[in-house]
Amino acid sequence: MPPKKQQEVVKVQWGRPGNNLKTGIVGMPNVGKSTFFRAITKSVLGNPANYPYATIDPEEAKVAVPDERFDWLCEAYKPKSRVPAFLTVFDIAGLTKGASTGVGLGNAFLSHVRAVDAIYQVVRAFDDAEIIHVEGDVDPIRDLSIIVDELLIKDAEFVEKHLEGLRKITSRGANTLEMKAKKEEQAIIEKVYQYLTETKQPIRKGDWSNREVEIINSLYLLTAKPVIYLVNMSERDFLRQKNKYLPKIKKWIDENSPGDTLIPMSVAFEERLTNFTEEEAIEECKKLNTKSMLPKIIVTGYNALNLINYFTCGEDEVRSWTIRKGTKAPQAAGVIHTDFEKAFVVGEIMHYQDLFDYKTENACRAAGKYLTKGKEYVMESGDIAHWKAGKR
Ligand SMILES: Nc1nc2c(ncn2[C@@H]2O[C@H](COP(=O)(O)OP(=O)(O)OP(=O)(O)O)[C@@H](O)[C@H]2O)c(=O)[nH]1
Ligand SMILES: [Mg+2]
Repeated sequence: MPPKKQQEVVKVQWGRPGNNLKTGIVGMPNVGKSTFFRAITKSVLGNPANYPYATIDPEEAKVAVPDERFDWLCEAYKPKSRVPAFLTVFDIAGLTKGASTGVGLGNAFLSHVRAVDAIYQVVRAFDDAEIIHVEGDVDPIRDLSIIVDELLIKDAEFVEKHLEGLRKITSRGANTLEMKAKKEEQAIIEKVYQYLTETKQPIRKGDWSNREVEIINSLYLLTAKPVIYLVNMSERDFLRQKNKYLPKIKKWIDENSPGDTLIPMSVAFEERLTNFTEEEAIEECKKLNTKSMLPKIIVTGYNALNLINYFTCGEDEVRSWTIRKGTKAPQAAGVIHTDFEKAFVVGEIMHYQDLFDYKTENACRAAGKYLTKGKEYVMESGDIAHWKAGKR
């Protein structure tokens, strides 16, 4: 007998559904968050086709996502307008010890974190007596622990409240289908509560089934959000790639947040680069034998959110559209216009790599690489799409 075909189980993704996801800059006060935010919004590097960064308000900006494929497509089509993919970044006020109980900006801070989908956590690893540290001295490990503890306390509190509400409902005892579903939810949330309070690890680090991830997603927990650690060191340390705190920070992440990305950087250096023109900045980096970390930081944030992009290309415009991994063709078309989704007929799709290899659309077509795809087609990063929609 042939072996049973194993059905591929698609893992439920963490977080909110949707394409309009955001990253927030989180950390203790005075660690360089706002300076980093200003640098990332002003940077001339990794800014495809010189598309201006769009500051939405003083705390929120859309930054272009560097992508060599997009640059190549712009060269190939020479369009009148070029629109890269964007990542929305929020600058959040500093978190202090006790925020979960309302100290400092406390609850306002935590609600800002709740509103973002991924976290850039700025960790201070520079010594500068002039810049006061709220806790008195520079100690990145203590800072890392304070932040994760505050987020965990807040999550546990929130889950506990939610549980109380659920228990009230389920204790009424009626044996309906709806009640059965509520009881299942309750059992999962009891497990979540136990995990948060006993292991004291971020919820995303647990081993959860698809159903459990669905329930956890509906709670919008703070420790469910992916974290990218930005270790902010002095320019001198950054250039020599050496910092006395760095090994300990690495060890802490391996133990408390395994698998999460750490990016060593220098906010002071990035800020200094923003005073130059693009050519001067490139020259400065060459002279110092280094490069800006901002492009890597943006791309890592984009990937952490499970975002991918596809392109629409023509003489008028080359544009990169952001979707979540696993998005099907009609929903991908819907990012451009909801009508494209509702009246979706087919998509004509080729992949960037094929266009790159075969050079022209016609050559791609002749090679059978430019194909009509239907409603069930799952988009791939780098697809180039031409949508066909009916009349509505
Ligand atoms: N030496 C040094 N100073 C820095 C660096 N980054 C920021 N600063 C200084 O630290 C002070 C605070 O910087 P901000 O960027 O405002 O800090 P923040 O994290 O946004 O602070 P809050 O919003 O109050 O939580 C400013 O005086 C900056 O010039 C750095 O990398 N090195
Ligand atoms: Mg700030």
